[in-house]
Amino acid sequence: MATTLTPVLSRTWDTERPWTLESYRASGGYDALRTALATAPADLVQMVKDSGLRGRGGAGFPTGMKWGFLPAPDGGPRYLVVNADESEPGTCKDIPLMMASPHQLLEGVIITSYAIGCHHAFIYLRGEVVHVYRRLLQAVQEAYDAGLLGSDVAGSGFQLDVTVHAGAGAYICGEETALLDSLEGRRGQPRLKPPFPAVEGLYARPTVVNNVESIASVPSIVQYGSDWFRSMGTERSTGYGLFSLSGHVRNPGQYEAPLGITLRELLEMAGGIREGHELKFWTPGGSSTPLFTAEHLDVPLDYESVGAAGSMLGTRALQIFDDSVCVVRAITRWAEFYKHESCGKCTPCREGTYWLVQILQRIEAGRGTQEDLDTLLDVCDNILGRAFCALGDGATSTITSGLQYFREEFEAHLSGGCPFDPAKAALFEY
Ligand code: L3W
Repeated sequence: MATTLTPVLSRTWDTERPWTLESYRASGGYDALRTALATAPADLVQMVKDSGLRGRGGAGFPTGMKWGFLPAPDGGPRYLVVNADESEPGTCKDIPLMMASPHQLLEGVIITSYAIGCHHAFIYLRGEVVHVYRRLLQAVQEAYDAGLLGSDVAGSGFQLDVTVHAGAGAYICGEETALLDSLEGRRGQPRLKPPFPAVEGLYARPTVVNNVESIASVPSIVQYGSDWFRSMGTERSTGYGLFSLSGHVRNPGQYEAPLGITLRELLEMAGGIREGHELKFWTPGGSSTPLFTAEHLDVPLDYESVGAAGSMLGTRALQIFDDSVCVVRAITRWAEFYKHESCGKCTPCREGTYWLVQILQRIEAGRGTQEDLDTLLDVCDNILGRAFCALGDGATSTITSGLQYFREEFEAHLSGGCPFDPAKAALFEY
């Protein structure tokens, strides 16, 4: 299951049926809720601010600050929406967390709702993961039956209902405002920001949208305190997180560790690159983040250091590629994903991702030209910062960084196809 240096989020994953309420309670689950319900909501918001917790969904925005953006209560409803639409290629942390420890998420949902004055919380889940949907429904029912949800949460008088909503499987619905549109029953497309959801979100009411891992981190912060949380990680990237290692690594999986750990250290835990091969390139935070190479093995995986080295920490989805992989082929597959998932709302992303795929497929098939390499960068330049949401920007990341680090490999494709595996490259006739 998970290997841990900071056994918090994944502390129960290897125990017997950790998803049941009984098992979660046996390991101290819902103790933090009792503490929280005896604390003033404003103090809980301050505690999360003091912890330095930053959003674990990719952007790293300070969680407590986001809660603090909610306007003063006006008697109308306000909502918490958990973004459980995990879809970024390589990102596989929220789904295992919800499968193994749904009550940790629910405890976080209840504490957060109490802290922000919300009486109806939603968990928006990627629709394809029916097994996770069933598990969440089961956990929510257990919580209602145990009096942890409903009209009198744990005998405190606080009222909270939780709805688990399964989407229809569109990457764009992980973008918070597209998610809200989808939750309201419309086609998921991003909304113009501002207004940010904190001010005008679900049903045009103040709404906090947080990632699964962010919310699941809240109970431990309440239980052990913000200083404890800050004692892990780095000064500005505090705490721990789930690092998902996939690809050419001996033991792929989720590794829970303090922010600031390096890939070199994670690889030691994961048994290293597969026998007889060397690391060639990797993504520090999923396919929306610029590529890293072997020269970045010692970059601390915190928001600041990864940013300073030219990429983004993103979702800590470390996709590892060894020297057997054609970088052009990998980048082309990612580009095809973004083209397919582009919602079509804005021209730079809709048209740009189409042209990126056309050009990349041509290069991969050995029919590209020198000019195509410049056109690729030009198309990226016309998407980056000009698209309506982060999907378009994400589509360009691996292409621009791939050309930066592996231009010769792109050039080698220009005459005769893929130098890595010519037999397979010949199959690509577009
Ligand atoms: C109120 C303000 N709220 C910002 C809030 C905003 C949002 C959060 C971060 O992109 C990234 C993206 C992907 N008043 C506010 C405010 N907020 N200013 O803060 O906002 P933002 O715009 O920086 O980011 P975002 O649009 O949430 C997320 C990257 O994550 N990513 C992809 C992740 C994919 C998944 C998945 O599949 N589950 O998470 C990977 O790197 O590229 O850059 O809540 O409202 N003044």
